[in-house]
Amino acid sequence: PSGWFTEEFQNEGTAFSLKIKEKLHDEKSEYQHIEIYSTETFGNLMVIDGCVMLTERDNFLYHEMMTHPALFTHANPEKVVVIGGGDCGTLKEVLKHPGVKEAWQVEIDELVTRMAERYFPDLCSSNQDPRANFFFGDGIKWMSDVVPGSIDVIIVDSTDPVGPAEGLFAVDFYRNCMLALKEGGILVQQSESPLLHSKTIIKSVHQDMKKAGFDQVHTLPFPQPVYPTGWWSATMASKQKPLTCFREEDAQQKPFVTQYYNKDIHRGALAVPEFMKVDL
Ligand code: AG3
Repeated sequence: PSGWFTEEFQNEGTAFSLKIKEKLHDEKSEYQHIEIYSTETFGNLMVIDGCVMLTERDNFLYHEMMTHPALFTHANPEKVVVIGGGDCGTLKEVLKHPGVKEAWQVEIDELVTRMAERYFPDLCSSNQDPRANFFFGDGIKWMSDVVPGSIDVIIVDSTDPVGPAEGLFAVDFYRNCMLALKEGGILVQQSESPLLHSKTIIKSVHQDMKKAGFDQVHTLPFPQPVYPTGWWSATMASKQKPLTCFREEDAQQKPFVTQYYNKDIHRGALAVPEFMKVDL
């Protein structure tokens, strides 16, 4: 159908639209409703339960900012686990780090990955990497069964905190992440829009992470045009390691290509806007 895809932002009086060329796929999995469109200007678009998940044109902003700040803050990340992230975009960024020896993607809905392989092949271009491992199942359960003290970085790349992702925004899950992390480990979670959610979701993410024993918690805002307000965030947490220091020299000399992330972007993203100092 020629027309527009629109995501209305609940109770915000705003919406985001993309002009559609055609609908490529529409399928209900056991967990959610997945739609794929080709758009006039943003490449292919994935929508889950009516919410924009990613487009080919701008997903690099989100995937790079979910990955590289945490991996350059950790001293030597070797084992990295992505919870969710079924489109494989975060996994691809993780695998760019030559020091990573083992990476896992733990996604509840295998159909998301099958759709990504078909309609977002670029995001899946590292899936054959021998370091990449895939598990399709419940990330909450997976985290409660994992060997304690075995992971360096956990990246929670989820949908909004409703439906299947709700339990990923919870103190019990963070406690299991804490147990799963090695000394010096870092947890990072996609934490919604600074403009919409500083007083609600982001604030409770901070409180719950602290309750779970993460003393250091820091939210990094970044632009993301296709999500509500066009501005999004990643929240990092660690036991003791300060999150405002990172391996700046390594980030400067990173042996791989990014489109957005660099050491100055990282430094800038650590700055806390005035209203967030008040809200958090
Ligand atoms: N993770 C989804 C972020 C939530 C978007 N929310 C919305 N459109 N209301 C993105 C998955 C990319 N790996």
